[in-house]
Amino acid sequence: MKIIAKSVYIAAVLLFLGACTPKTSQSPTDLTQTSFIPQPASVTATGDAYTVSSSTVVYYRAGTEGLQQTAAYLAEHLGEISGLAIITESAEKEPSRGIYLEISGDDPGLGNEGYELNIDKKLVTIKSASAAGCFYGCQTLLQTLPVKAAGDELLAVATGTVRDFPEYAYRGAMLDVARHFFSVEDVKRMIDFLAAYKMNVLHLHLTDDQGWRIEIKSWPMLTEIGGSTEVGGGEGGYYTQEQYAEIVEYAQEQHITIIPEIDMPGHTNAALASYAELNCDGEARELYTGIEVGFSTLCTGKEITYQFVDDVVREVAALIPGPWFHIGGDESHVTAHDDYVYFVERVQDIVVKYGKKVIGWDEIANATPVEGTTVQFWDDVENTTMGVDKGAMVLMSPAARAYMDMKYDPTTKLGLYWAGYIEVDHGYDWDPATMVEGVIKANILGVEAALWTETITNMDELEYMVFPRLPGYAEIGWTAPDLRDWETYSLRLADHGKRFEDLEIDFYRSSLVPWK
Ligand code: IFG
Repeated sequence: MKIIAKSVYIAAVLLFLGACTPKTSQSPTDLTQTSFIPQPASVTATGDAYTVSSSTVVYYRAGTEGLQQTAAYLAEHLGEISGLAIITESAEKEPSRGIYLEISGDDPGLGNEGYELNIDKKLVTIKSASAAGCFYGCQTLLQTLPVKAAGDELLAVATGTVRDFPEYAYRGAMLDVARHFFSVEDVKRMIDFLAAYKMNVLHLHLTDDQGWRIEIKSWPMLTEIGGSTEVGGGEGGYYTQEQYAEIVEYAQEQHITIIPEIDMPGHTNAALASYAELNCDGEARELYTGIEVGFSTLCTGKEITYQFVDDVVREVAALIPGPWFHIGGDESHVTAHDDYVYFVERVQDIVVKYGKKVIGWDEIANATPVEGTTVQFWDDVENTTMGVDKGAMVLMSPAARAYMDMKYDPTTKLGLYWAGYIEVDHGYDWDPATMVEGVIKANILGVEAALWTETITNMDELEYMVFPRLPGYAEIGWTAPDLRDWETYSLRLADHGKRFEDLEIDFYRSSLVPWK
């Protein structure tokens, strides 16, 4: 073969080999450079790379409850990123290669929700005392990868070890589906957002003046009438008990507890419009589509009110495996103080009778809380410290920091501003353990960011108010305060902007974040 032909032949072969060997992006080799949110307790790098390929198998220790589901979740997400078909298999012991999930209680330093993620060249292991902890290890592993890999790029993960555990047991968000109704699909998308950032509670504000959103079979008019509209006069809507159970199951698969809130005795116009007998004067109220608060109350002196509450709590409690039932209790401005206290003390006994623990807005501290009660601090420090003095736990939701319906700044078209403006740094730069004089970490169950929806009508608007603030609340709930500061967090958050784009999240591009 002539020299020229031979060199052309060799060039052609090299070109062919180059074309079919997937190009690898610059393999990441320093795990500590990953922009994790929440920031893990400790990350060490060993300078090499593990590659996810079509031969990667996600193994899970045989015979462990719930781990197969977590393995399937990881395999599905790795498949979505890579376009590869990643399979799961049970394993009697740690394999020599692949990804391996194991529940083992032999690392007490991690607590129940902590995990250790170990990434070597051939083997990735995620170990925890619980399936939830393994799930959180999967979220950390997924954050070492893009949401979507470009083309035929190999998925290379930097090697090293992450040892991690949460600061608070309750890391939640609240979605008000009463002012504006959000579909089952919308709620599921919100659940996906929470899971990606290791949050583990979604509190659904199901009832208010403008809407009753959960089917109660023994009081059908609550949804037929009370669920028929919303703020602004739209068509409203409601969840059948079957749909609600579907939401609960979907959340549970991602280790998220759904907490139902039936707000009472105030914020009850939708119920008062549905049943005349619930009103003290026996007159049904008109449906309400405005955004005023504090003008409604159940009739705390009538026995039928407590039959109503008993039926509602019984039916809703039967739909939730989680331990908490939220009784609301906020802004009962037209309920006399003693009547309010009497009402709360009867209602909390009903909740306990149906096997649940009480959560309520901080006003419920004016009653004598039953064992296991949690007071949700939103605006009144005195109520909250009174709750602590009476033996209650505290859920931190300071409106001035954690109300996601607050405008970012005066130019934000959506949202309210009665609690002040909450730019991304202001929503991040606070410590629940030093937020309220007289409330220390030992009193705090956890943190919850709330999205009230008087001005939020759909998923795009929800996403604009929730992102980019939500990851910050997740980090406040998960990461120790001495590992958190706005400067370094803002750089990590900037890296998540690409993730928000790939997830088609319509987020607010705060000028305080150096987006890439
Ligand atoms: N406060 C009311 C909410 C809602 C909110 C809007 C609580 C506990 C103002 N109660 O926050 O119903 O209207 O920011």
